[in-house]
Amino acid sequence: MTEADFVVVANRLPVDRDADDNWRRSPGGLVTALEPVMRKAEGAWVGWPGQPDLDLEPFEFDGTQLIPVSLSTEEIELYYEGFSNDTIWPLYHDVIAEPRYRRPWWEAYVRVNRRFADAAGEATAQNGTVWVQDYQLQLVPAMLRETRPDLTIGYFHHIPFPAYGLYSQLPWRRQVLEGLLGADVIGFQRVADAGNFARAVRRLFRYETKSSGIRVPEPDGSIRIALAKAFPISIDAEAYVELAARKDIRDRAREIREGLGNPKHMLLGVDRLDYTKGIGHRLKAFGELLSEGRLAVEDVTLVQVASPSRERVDTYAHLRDEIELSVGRINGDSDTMGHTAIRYLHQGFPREEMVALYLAADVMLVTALRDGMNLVAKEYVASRADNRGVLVLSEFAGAHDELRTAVSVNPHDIEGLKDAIMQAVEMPAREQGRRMRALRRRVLEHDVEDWSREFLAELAASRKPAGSK
Ligand code: GDG
Repeated sequence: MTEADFVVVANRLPVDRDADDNWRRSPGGLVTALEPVMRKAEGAWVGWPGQPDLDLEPFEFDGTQLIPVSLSTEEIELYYEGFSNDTIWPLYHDVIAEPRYRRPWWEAYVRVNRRFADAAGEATAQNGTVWVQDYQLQLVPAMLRETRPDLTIGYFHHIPFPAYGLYSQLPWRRQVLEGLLGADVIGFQRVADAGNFARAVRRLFRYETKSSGIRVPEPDGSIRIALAKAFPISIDAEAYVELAARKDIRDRAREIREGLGNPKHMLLGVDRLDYTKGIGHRLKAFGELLSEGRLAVEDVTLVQVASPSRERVDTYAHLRDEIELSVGRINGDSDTMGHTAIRYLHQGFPREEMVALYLAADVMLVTALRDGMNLVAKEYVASRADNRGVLVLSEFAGAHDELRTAVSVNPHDIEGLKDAIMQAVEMPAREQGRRMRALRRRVLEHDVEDWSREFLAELAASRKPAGSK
C-alpha cells in the first residue's frame, strides 16, 4: 500500500457490495458530497465496508484507494447503532428523540475510533493531510494528532452541534470536545453550530476564543489555534442541471404525473426515514388540509419517498410504524377509487428517478425538525432549470441560512405549515420564477467543490507558521 498525501476518514467507505460481490458507489449525503473531491485528489479513503466481520485488504475503486476498517457484529451494535445513532444523533438533533447513554456503547466508540485513527495514520504520508468526516469519528482528530503530530487534520461535522444546555447531558462531554479539538480546522454547517461548539469549549475548558480561533494549550505548554467555522456543504449542482436536461428524465417526470392521474398539484417529500426529518408533521398538515376541504384529493397528490434507514435501531422501527399508520389513516379517509392522497414509497431509487421526481413536483416539502444542511432542498433547486416549483423549507434545516427565498416554515406550527403549503400550491408562476431564480443562483454559485475547496484552503492555511505567507 502506498501512502497518500490526502486521506478521507469516514464511517463508511463510499461503496456498497452487491449480491454478486461487486462494489458499487453508494448513494447518500456524504458520498454524494465527496465524490467529486476524491476523483480529483487521487487520495485514499478509510472506512467500514458496510458488512460485519469483513477483513479486506485495501483496494482501488474509481481512482481512489479504499482502506477497509473491519467491524464485528457486536461493534456495529455498540459503536454504530448504539453510541452514534442512539446517543449522539438524537442528542445533537436537539433531543427530538431521547438519547440513550450506555457505558458499553461509549467504550466501543473509543475502541473503534482508535482503530480508524490507526488506519488513517498508516495510510497517510509524512506531513500529509487527513480529513475526518462526521459524528461517528469525533475522537479521531485527537487520537491521530497524538501519534502523528506531523499531519494536518481537518474535521467536518455534517449534523448540528447542539446548545450547551443539551450538550452538557453527555456523560463524556469533555472527552468528545477534546477529540474534536485535535483538528486544526473543525467545520460546521451553520454559524450557529460553530458558535455552540465554541461556547461548549469555553464552558468546559475555559479556553479563550477569538473570532473563530480557539486557543488550545499543548502538553509542552505552547498554544495551538484550532479553528471552528461554518462551511455550509452543497451538492454537485452541475450534475443535477445535466440530469434535469436529459430527455429520458423529462419524459419520466411526465410519466410520473400521468401515473398519478395528472393531478393539478404534485407535492413531494424525499427523506431518509428519520425522526429528524419531520415527516409526521408534514403528513399531519397535509391530512388536515384534506379533511378541512382546503385541498381536494382529486387535485393534489403528495408523493413521499422515505428511504429505509437504520432499521435495527428501535426508535427507527417505531417511527416507521407511526408514519405508515398516518399514511394509511389519511389515505383511508381521503382516497377515492381514482385518486390517492399520499403515494408512499419506502424504497430507495436511482438518482435519475429522484431527478424525475424533482421535475414532476410543483411543491417540495422539506420540514425537518433539525437537519445539519439538507441536500434534498438544494437538489430540488438545482434541478429546476425551468424556474418553476416552490420549495417549502424548515427554519431548522441548515439550508435555510442560504435559501432565503424559499417559503419558510416552523414545522412544529401545524397551522403555519398548512398555510405555507397552501401558499406554495397557490403561488403564481411569476412569483415562483422570482423565488426560484434567486435560489438557483445561490446553489449554482456555491457547489460542493467550492465547499471542499474552501475547507481545504482554510486547512492548508492553518498549518502555516504564524507570520508566513
Ligand atoms: C446528513 C445530514 C446533511 C435519499 N434517498 C435516496 C437518495 N437520497 C439522497 C438524497 C441526498 C441524500 O441522500 C440525503 O442527504 P440529506 O442532506 O438530505 O440528509 P442526510 O442523509 O440526513 O445527510 C444532512 C448531509 O449529511 C450532508 O452533509 O445535509 O443534514 O443529516 O443526496 O438525494 N438518493 C437516491 N435514492 C434514494 O432513494 N439515489
